Amino acid sequence: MLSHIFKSLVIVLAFRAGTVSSQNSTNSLVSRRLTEYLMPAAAETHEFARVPNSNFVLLSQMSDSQLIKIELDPTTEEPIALQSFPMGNNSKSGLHGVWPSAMHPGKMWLSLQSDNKLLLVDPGQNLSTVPSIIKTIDIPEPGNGPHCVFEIGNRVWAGLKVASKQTGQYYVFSADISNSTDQILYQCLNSPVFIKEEPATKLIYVTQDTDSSIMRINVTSGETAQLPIPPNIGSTPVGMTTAYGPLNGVWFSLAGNATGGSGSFGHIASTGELQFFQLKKPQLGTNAGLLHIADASTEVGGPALWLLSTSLLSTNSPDALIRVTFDDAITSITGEEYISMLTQNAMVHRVMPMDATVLVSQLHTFTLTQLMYNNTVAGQWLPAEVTSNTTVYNEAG
Ligand SMILES: *[C@@H]1O[C@H](CO)[C@@H](O)[C@H](O)[C@H]1NC(C)=O
Ligand SMILES: *[C@@H]1O[C@H](CO)[C@@H](O)[C@H](O)[C@H]1NC(C)=O
Ligand SMILES: *[C@@H]1O[C@H](CO)[C@@H](O)[C@H](O)[C@H]1NC(C)=O
Ligand SMILES: *[C@@H]1O[C@H](CO)[C@@H](O)[C@H](O)[C@H]1NC(C)=O
Ligand SMILES: *[C@@H]1O[C@H](CO)[C@@H](O)[C@H](O)[C@H]1NC(C)=O
Ligand SMILES: *[C@@H]1O[C@H](CO)[C@@H](O)[C@H](O)[C@H]1NC(C)=O
Ligand SMILES: *[C@@H]1O[C@H](CO)[C@@H](O)[C@H](O)[C@H]1NC(C)=O
Ligand SMILES: CC(=O)N[C@H]1CO[C@H](CO)[C@@H](O)[C@@H]1O
Repeated sequence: MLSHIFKSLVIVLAFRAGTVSSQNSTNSLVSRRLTEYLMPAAAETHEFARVPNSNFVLLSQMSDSQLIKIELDPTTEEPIALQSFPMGNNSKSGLHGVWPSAMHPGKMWLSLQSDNKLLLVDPGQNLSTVPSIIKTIDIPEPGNGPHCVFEIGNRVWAGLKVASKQTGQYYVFSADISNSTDQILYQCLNSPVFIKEEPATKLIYVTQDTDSSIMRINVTSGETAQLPIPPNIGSTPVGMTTAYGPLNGVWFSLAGNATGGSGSFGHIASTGELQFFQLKKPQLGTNAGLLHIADASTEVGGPALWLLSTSLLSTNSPDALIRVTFDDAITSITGEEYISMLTQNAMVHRVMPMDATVLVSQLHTFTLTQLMYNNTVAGQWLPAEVTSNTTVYNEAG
């Protein structure tokens, strides 16, 4: 029986290894690796984003309201240096959201959750340049506590995470970037996190974590609707991303609760229909608390998503990065690659694909982790294919 297992694996690997070596020099060693980069010590390492067309990543540390500017090697994308800058009036200003502006190329949106402000900053041309504030937007009453910030079209959006001092309610903030009098607050549930646009309908979708529901906003009519997450599928929608091409639509992930996650995530089509998916592989998937999600599609690897399982809500959930692939019609999962984080209970927080590597932030352990493949690319990691193919195990009996 053991020899049968061995034979099946060898056949699969030998065949694929032949394919790889025909396209790569025969002595190239295929590898993948994770590297952890230590950030300044802080209780909460939160959001990060790359400054477009630059070698800088900006990372927020909320507990002391510091903005970390990280310089990347332009060829390898490896972090090579960092410098911190205090943002807001003091260490309690609550720097949280970080998002690139397309309306103001090279500039970045930040949110100061405790100061109740959004900032548009120029991060500066080099590592030591102090970021300069170009625009400040005060969140109007009764709004309170801008958490994540996004730019969609000509508007800046922020989920207001903190209950209003005036009404006790929660709101989503939206403002026209070039018309300071056009500011809107949409009342929502507890608490708004990610805000994304569905490409075909231009409807806006908002994850609301604690109340486990997604809000839909029609910006033209001002109408809002709630799409509750069925509890038998999972809970706590947090991460959300807009995808184009075969994955077209809005994708969101469910982070689970104190007892663990359900390995579930979902898609919203242009028809408004919700479709749910669940990780199947036993390695890590069953308790995965999927906090964040990003498009992992590449020309070589095909349509795919990065999912980030975190121990943030439950230590029953692993800290892991999972790459899922789909069938052509995007109706079922065909492959799952599991990359266990080096430090468990690190409470991984966000995943960001760059050109050739992937960055993951760890909220609890103030580190940034980089996933790097050598002589192959994400989507062609052969062991993932072997572990995803149950035929191999079924044949082994
Ligand atoms: C990646 O592969 C190249 C070519 O095979 C090799 O020169 C390089 O040292 C490898 N880098 C790492 C980090 O393994
Ligand atoms: C800092 O405090 C001053 C005075 O209280 C206030 O006018 C200003 O808006 C604050 N700035 C920020 C970024 O909170
Ligand atoms: C950093 O940028 C400033 C202008 O933004 C420039 O004056 C200075 O020389 C730069 N420093 C380095 C080390 O490149
Ligand atoms: C700015 O927004 C306000 C409020 O929506 C609107 O009344 C006004 O016409 C807008 N101004 C311009 C120049 O579009
Ligand atoms: C949004 O509202 C406008 C105005 O009522 C309506 O014409 C449009 O069809 C709505 N959009 C969607 C996708 O329902
Ligand atoms: C956590 O979520 C699961 C599945 O959605 C549910 O069955 C369970 O009751 C929840 N536990 C708590 C403590 O809310
Ligand atoms: C799974 O592996 C078997 C060989 O063990 C192979 O025949 C089959 O095509 C594989 N299935 C997929 C979906 O790769
Ligand atoms: C089939 C295959 O794995 N090809 C890889 C050969 O190496 C280059 C450079 O590392 C990769 O880009 C290819 O994907």
